[in-house]
Amino acid sequence: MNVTILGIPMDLGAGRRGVDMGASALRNAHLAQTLRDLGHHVTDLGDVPVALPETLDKHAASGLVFLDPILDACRATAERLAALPQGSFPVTLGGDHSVSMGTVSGNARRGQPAGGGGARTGLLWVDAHSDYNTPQSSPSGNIHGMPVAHLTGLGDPGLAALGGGWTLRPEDIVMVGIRSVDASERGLLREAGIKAYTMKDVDQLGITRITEEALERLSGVERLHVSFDADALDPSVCPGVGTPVPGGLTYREGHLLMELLSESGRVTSLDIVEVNPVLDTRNQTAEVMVSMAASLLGQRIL
Ligand code: HAR
Ligand code: MN
Ligand code: MN
Ligand code: MN
Repeated sequence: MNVTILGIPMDLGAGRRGVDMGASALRNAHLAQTLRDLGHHVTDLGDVPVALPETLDKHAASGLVFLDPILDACRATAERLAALPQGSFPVTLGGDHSVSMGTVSGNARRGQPAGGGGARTGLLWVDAHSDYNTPQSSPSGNIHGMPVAHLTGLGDPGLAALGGGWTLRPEDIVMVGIRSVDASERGLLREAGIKAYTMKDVDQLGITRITEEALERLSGVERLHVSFDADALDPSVCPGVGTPVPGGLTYREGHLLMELLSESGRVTSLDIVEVNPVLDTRNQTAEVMVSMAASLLGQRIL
């Protein structure tokens, strides 16, 4: 496969500093070489430009924290991804999870005529958090808690327009690993009818059944994007994250999910986000996330 790596070194959407270094940490953990060893042709496009928080006014113009520079970075990300050749498999490196407003939009728009919307895209959101806040419902104001809501067209009009007319259908979203949902966010998720497998579901049903159900539910989509937040995995596996939540996916549950998705042959793009080297132990979190990407891209035990 032609794998294209693109970094978005941004921590403007998070409450804590440091995930801007995540893309660098993943490269240091040998992401490109690991994927080459699996037989892929790998090109690293480098990073999308992102403004430095030190040079910015936190609440310039609107009430949302760092709205304008996040919008700029997501737009640049979407444009880069939309312009890639049709068959390429983008691996986008955060950055905080607000980058996914740009990655999912850009991947949906690839190969579509300008102003022609986007391909029907399924989103598998692997995360401790549902990230379905709107600016109104958010308890923190941090945009990394809001990307999925904006992809479905809710919230700030600028962020919701990143798809250039395309929006994600709520029925094309499946979440896995969820264990932290804000009270006001819960109502929005219900209203939208989004399918979320919580950690209780993981414990009760197991990853195999969940993956089968998710793929069945998403059988009608043309493209399938996996957005993998490192905090979906248990903090003992991935300590280098800004918002750790106990009781996460085990190392094997994460790998099994990636292995089964890989076998399905359905996945067309991947995000790796929320890796925070400042809070990590010897780059363990980046190394684990590189191994997850390898499983998704064909690495097998035997
Ligand atoms: N729900 C909380 C908020 O909106 C925290 C969510 C953000 N944390 C993440 N996203 N890492 O997955 O502020
Ligand atoms: Mn997230
Ligand atoms: Mn999260
Ligand atoms: Mn478990």
